Amino acid sequence: MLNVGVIGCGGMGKDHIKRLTEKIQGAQVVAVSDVFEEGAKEAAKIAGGAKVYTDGKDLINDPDVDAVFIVSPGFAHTESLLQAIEAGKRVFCEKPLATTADDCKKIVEAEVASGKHLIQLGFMRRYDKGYVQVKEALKSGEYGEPLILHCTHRNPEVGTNYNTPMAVHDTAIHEIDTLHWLVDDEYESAQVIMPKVTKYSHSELKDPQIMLLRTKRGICIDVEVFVNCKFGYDINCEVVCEDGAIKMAQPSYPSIRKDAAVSTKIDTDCFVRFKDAYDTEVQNWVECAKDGVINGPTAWDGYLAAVTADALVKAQETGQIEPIHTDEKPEFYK
Ligand code: INS
Repeated sequence: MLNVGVIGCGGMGKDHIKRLTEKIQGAQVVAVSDVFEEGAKEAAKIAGGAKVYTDGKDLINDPDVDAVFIVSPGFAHTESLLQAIEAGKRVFCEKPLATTADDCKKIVEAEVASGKHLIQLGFMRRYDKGYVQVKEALKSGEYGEPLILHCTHRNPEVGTNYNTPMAVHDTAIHEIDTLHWLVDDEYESAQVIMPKVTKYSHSELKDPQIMLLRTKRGICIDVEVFVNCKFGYDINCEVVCEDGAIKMAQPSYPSIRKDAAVSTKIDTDCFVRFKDAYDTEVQNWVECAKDGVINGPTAWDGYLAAVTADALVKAQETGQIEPIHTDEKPEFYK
């Protein structure tokens, strides 16, 4: 049994505690921590009784905690990650790894120096059945080399504090991680095109946006990010290859005939659309703990995502093609 300590007991933290307690095999939540003690106490109840801390460091250093689950706000990740590396404990960290590329680099360096693979990052889309099927089709070699990716990332709506850079940091960040993994390549440059703004947006948010990425092998990717599309949570991905085009399957819902129309449901939020992916990523992390390996997204992937996101945000401002410069991938992550 893997004894897990969860740092961060907000909505997402509670959701993961519920998952670890009710669904995941081979793990239990033995401690929780939150700067707001009340929130931590509530979360401890979901776990059926767990130790309550208000300082993440105390939870990390608790000898009863085998592994740490970080679901605190992004700005607090660096400190907890560095403490967990120092304590030599395995970590599952929700995205982002850290809020700046410099902090991501510090975390990568600390993990490399520790000599142990400890950190898995919560980019759950890599565990989504639809993306996995596309990856397997690409790997089979039957369709030749991928050339172009057409993607959409649509949300029905977002909160009023959501602004233009968040279209990268909060939303496209998923495509940034998933797509280079899908085609097994790295990004070279980024550009953002701003279409006419929807009447449902406001002065601080340009919506929709078309984000363009080019990989080192020359694959061109377009991602439509449209966070006030109104009609649903609509994630699409099509890979155009030399010998065929592969379109990701949608979650299966019945097709219904009514009022002289045929319709199929579209999900309305990411927690429903990627529910199975969340379960699978956490189960996989628990299982890999036995062998001391990480086979999901790593701290290095978190660093790559941060650097790519910075280039896209710069491209939003300049309207130019911005180069993406990353360090050489350390041997440790190969
Ligand atoms: C959320 C989440 C969703 C994404 C939203 C974002 O935080 O990451 O998956 O679709 O745009 O605001």
